[in-house]
Amino acid sequence: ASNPFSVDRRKQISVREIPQFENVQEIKKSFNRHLHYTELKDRNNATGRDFYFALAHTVREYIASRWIRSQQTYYKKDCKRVYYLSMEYYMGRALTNTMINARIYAECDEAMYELGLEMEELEEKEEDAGLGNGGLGRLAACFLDSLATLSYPAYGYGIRYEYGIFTQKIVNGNQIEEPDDWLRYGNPWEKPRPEYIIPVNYYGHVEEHDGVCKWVDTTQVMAMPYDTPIPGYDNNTVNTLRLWSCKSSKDFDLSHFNAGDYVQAVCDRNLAENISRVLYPNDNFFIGKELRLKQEYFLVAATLHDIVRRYKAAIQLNDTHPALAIPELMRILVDIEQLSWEKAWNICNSTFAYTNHTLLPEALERWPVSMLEHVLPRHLQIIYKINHHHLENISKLYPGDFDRIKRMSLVEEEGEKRINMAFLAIIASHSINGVAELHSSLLKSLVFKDFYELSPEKFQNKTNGITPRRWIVLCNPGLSDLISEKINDDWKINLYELKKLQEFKNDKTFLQSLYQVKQDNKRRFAKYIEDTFGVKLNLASIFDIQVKRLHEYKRQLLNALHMITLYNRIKKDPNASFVPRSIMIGGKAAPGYYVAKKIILLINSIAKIINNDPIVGDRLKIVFLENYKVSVAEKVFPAADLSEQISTAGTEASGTGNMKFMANGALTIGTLDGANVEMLEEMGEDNMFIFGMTVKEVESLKRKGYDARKFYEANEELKMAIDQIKDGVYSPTQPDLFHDLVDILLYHDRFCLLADYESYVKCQERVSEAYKDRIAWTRMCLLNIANCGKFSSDRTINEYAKDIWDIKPVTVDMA
Ligand code: T68
Repeated sequence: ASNPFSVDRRKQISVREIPQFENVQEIKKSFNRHLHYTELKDRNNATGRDFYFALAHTVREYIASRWIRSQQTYYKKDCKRVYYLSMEYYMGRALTNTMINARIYAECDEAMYELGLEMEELEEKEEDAGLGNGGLGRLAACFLDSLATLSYPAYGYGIRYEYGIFTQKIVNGNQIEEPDDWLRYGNPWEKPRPEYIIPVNYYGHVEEHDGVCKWVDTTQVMAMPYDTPIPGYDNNTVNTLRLWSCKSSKDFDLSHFNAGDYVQAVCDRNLAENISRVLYPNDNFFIGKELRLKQEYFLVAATLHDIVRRYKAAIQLNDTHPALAIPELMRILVDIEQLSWEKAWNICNSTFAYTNHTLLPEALERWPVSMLEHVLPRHLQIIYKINHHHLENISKLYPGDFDRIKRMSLVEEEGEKRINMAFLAIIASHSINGVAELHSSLLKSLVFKDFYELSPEKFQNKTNGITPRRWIVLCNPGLSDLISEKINDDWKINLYELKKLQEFKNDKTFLQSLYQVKQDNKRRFAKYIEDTFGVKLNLASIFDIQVKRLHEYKRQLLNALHMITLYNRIKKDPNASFVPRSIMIGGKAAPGYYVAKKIILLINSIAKIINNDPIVGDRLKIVFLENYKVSVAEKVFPAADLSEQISTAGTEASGTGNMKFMANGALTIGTLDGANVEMLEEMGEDNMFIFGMTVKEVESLKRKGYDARKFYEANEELKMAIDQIKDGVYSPTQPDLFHDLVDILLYHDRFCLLADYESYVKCQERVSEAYKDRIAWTRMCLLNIANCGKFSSDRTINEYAKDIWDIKPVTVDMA
C-alpha cells in the first residue's frame, strides 16, 4: 500500500504476455531454493530485501547459460569485437530490465503473486547502480542494451566505484550530499573474477637500454574484474560489462614491512584501494586531480591488458576520459611487443575512435604535464613523441604557418604546461564523432576546426538515442500495451514502426485511450509526490518537468523566472482564467558548484512561497524532485505533459532526456539546441514548442556584446521577477541571499538567459493555450510518439557498427 506504483501496474503488465504455467512453477521453485540456500532464510524470517535477492538470483540463474553460450560463441567464431571504454555506466536497476529482456516478466510477476508477494515492492528494494553523472553515463548504459539486443559481440569496460553518484538530500532548501553506499547489501548481478586479476603501475621512472625503454621502480596496484551480464531483448545474447575494482598488491609498501611496521603496512593497503573508491560527481566539468588521473589510467591499463590478448578489436572512447588508452597501447606495442613506432601507430589509428560530448571549454581535459610526468612518466614521453610526429606533419602541410602549429600542438605552452587530451584522441583515432547533427557540425567549425581541415574524412555524426526497452516498455507499461494492441510488438526492436501510429491521429477513441494512459501515469506519479514530498498536485494541471543535472548552461534559472512570472500574473489578477501548472525540477548539482547549489536553493525558496500562498490554490505548484536518478526518471517521463529543454543554443551537445519525454508522449518546449533540432525535423513544428535564439543569433549577440540590463529594462515582468529575487521576496529572512544570482544574470551571464526570457514566456503562453484543447493536445502527443523512431539507441548503435567499428552481428544459438 505504501507503493503508489503497485496496484494497477501489475494488472497492466499481464495483459499481453500470458505466463506459461510450467515456467511459473519453475520460477517459484527456484525462488524458494534461493531464499533457502542463497539467502538462508525461510518465509517467516525473510525481509522484503531477502525476497528481492531471491528473485534476483532466480532471474540471474535463468540467463546464466545464455551468458556462457554467448561468450563461447564469440570465442569460437573469433569475430571482431567492440570494446566500449567509459568512466561511467549509469545503469540504474537491473531486475525488471533483465526480466523484460529475457521475456520472463509475466512469469515472475505471476509467481510472486502466487507467493503473496508484490512485485513492485521487490523492485523498489534494489539500489540504483549509479556509476554515472548524467547523460554520458546513461548513454553508455543504453548503448550496452542496444549492442546486446542487436547481437553485437561487445564488451563494456569501466570502474566498479564503491560509491556511485551521491544521494541528494534537501535540507532547508539546500542540497546536502550523502555517500551512495550502493554495495552495502551486496550486488546479486555481479560476478567477481579474482582469477583474472591484473597489475597496474604508477610513478617510477624510465630507463633506456639500446633504444628500448623500460618503465621501472613503479608502484603497483591490482585490478580485479567484476562481470555483470547485459542481456539482449528477446535473443540469446548476453554480453559482459566488466568493471575493475582496485586491490592492493601483495607487496604494497614493502618499505614498511622492511622497517618492521607490519600492522601499519597492512592498514596502508586501504590507501591503494582508494583508486576505485568513488565516482567524481562532476558533469561537463574537468577536475584536474591526481586521483582522477589515476582512475582514468586504472581503467585503461587493466582493460588494454585484457583486450590485447584477443584478435581484432574496435575501441570506442567515451569522451577523452579513457584517452590514456592511446599512449598505453603504444607502450604495449613499442616497449613490450617491440613493434616499430609506425606499425604501432597504424594499429592505434585503426583501433581507436573517439566520441566528443561537449563544446564547453571548462569540460575539456587538459592534464598538467607535471602531473603526468610524476604519475605516468613513460606515457608522457610517448605523448611527446606523438606530438613531435604530428607537428612535423603539420609543418610539412602548412610551411611557415607557426600560428597554426602552436594552436594544434598537443602541448599547451601558455601558463602551466598541459596536454590537450581531445587533440590527442583526434589524431590517434580514425573516427571522431559528435552526438547530434548540430553538435557535430559545431565541432568541425569551432573547437576542432584546424583538425577538421587536416583530416575532414575522420569527422562524423552519430546522433544519440535511448533504449526503448527501459524508456518505454519498462517504465510505461500502459503506453506499451496500448501501442502493441494497435500495431503489434515489433516497435520494441524497430522503433520506426511507431510511424504506423500516425494513421490513428484522428481516431478519437484511440486519442482518448492515450489520454487515459497519461492521466493514469500522472495519478500514480502524483501519489508518489504526495507521499514523498507532501505536495498535492492537481491532475488537471500541466505536469511541466525539467530533469537533468543542475548547470548554468541548462538554464534552470530561466525556468525559475517563468515560475515567478506566472505567480505574479495570478497575484495581479487572481480571478483571471489560468491554465493550471505543476512545475517540477529535479537534478543534482556538483558538490563544489556554488552557483548550481544556489539555484537549487532559489527554486526551493520560490516553491515555499508559491505553494503556501492561498491565492494560488491548486493552479500553480512548484516541486523540487529530490535525488533525481535513473529509478526516479522511470517514474517521471511517463507522467510528464511538458518537457523543458531550454539550454542556450550551441551548449547542449545532444540531450537524451529530451528523447525520453518525446517517446512517452510529453510535448517539448525547447531551443534549437542539440538533438532538439532533429526532434523538430522528425515531428514538424506543429508538434513542438520552439523558442529563443539560434546558434547564429547567440553568436552575433555575443559579438556585439551581450547587455543583460537592456533586456531587464525592456520587459516589465522580467524586471519585476529579478527585482523580487534581489529584494528578498523569496528569502524574507535573508533579503540578500540571492544577490549573487542576480549579479550573474545582469552582469556575468555566459548563457544569455534574459535575451531568451520574452520568447520563452510567450512560448509558454502558447503551451497553456494548446493544453486547453484536450484532443488537439493528445494528437500532438501521439505524433511525438509516432515520430520518435530515430531516437532509438538501436539506430545509433547500428550506425556506429557500420560506419566506425566495421562489425557484424553474431547470432547466439542455444544447443
Ligand atoms: C552529456 N555529457 C552532454 N558529461 O551534456 C549531453 N563530463 O548533451 C549528451 O546528450 C550526453 O553527454 C550524451 O552524449 C555528460 O553527461 C558528463 O557527465 C561528464 C562526466 C565527467 C566529466 C565530464
